[in-house]
Amino acid sequence: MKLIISIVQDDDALDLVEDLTEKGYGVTKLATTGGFLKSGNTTLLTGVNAEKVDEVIEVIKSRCKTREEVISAMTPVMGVSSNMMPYPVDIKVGGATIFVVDVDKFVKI
Ligand code: 2BA
Repeated sequence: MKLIISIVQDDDALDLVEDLTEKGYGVTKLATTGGFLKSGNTTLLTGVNAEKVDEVIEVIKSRCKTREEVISAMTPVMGVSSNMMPYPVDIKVGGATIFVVDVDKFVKI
């Protein structure tokens, strides 16, 4: 058995959970926060038999889109490090970051 941990954007999460549950996969949805942007994202846990991993990844691919975010970075004004001014930086946030890990044991009580 494998555990698929997928970090997706909040905007895609609900539709993705619906798609996966409709196809019969068990899903746990966690509200998470990205370390870089420090904004909300969603982490989904899906336990599946090994032969189903690629199918789940295809479902994730079909739902999750790459998006551009603009963040405000700070730069020194005319080289003076104590005077900082904000400037916009474009960041591309991926559709999904996916980890597939082996499950040693799966027990439901
Ligand atoms: P965040 O950490 O908030 O990162 C959001 C986006 O910011 C990233 O998109 C990437 O485009 C950019 N970014 C991240 N760290 C950066 C850095 N040091 N310098 C410049 N740009 C940077 P994604 O790579 O698609 O990641 C989306 C979210 O997936 C991340 O949100 C994080 O929550 C998770 N993630 C990505 N890689 C991970 C990893 N190796 N381990 C655990 N979580 C990861």
